[in-house]
Amino acid sequence: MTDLDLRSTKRPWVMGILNITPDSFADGGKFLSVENALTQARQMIADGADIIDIGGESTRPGAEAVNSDEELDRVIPIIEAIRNESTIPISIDTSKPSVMQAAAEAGVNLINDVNALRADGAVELAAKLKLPVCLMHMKGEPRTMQTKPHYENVVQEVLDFLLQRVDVCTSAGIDGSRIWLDPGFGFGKSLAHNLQLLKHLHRFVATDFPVLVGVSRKSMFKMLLDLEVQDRLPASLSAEVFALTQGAHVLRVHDVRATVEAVKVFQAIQEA
Ligand code: 8Y4
Repeated sequence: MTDLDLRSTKRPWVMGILNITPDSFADGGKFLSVENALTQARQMIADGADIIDIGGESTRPGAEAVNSDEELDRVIPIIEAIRNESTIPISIDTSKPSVMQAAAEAGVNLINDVNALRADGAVELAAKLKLPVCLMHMKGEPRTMQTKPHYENVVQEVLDFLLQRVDVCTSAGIDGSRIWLDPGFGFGKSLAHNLQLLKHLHRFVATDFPVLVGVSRKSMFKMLLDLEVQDRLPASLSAEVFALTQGAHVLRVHDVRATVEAVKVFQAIQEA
């Protein structure tokens, strides 16, 4: 299996976000959505993605929860289709143990949980599956998290939360070498909170766990620059390259090709 222990990796990784279009009717729509996802996945692989993140639940601010049958129907056929033709590492973006289990059986390599395995049974299941996990910080829940988030010290509070989750995970038998951390940009954070977390990202890197950064096209760039989502690539790349200088290990992005180019330039400078 691919080695996802990034603590001594030679270069940062690019995680490509696979957009899943929900299939609405039983009229062949499912086939089309799998074909569409496969086309996107092939392009991301060609563009140099190191791992593909697949999620069937909208975690956008204000989003409603999706039931697990719906989520399984969306993601499992896509994981199977990619696995059928590629060994690229795949992460499953889910908070639900039932989805983690089925995704593991379909061959995923990482659990990417924006809820940091806080669902009933999630920590125990991840330990049993022996899959690496990305633990992300979120304050509140997606439906309400962006209404006036407050912290005394955002960097310390996010770091403390993540290290508490690390304790819970390692106590349940998840090996420390299988844990990644993520401050959770945009998940219960104001613009000022997101900027503080980026500025002090080295504090997360100093834990010695691989650090994943997900800022691609996020609304912090709407707040900062008043840009629409399709115009946020240069801003995203600026924040991402800053994160690399702080020691970030993985960038979760929509624009794989441009990000891979930025990472290569960064890496060439590092190695000069
Ligand atoms: C435009 C672009 C509008 C992006 C909204 C969004 C993260 C994550 C998400 C993250 C990890 C998103 C699943 C939110 N963000 N997983 N997932 N870290 N580990 N919103 O930052 O991309 S979904």
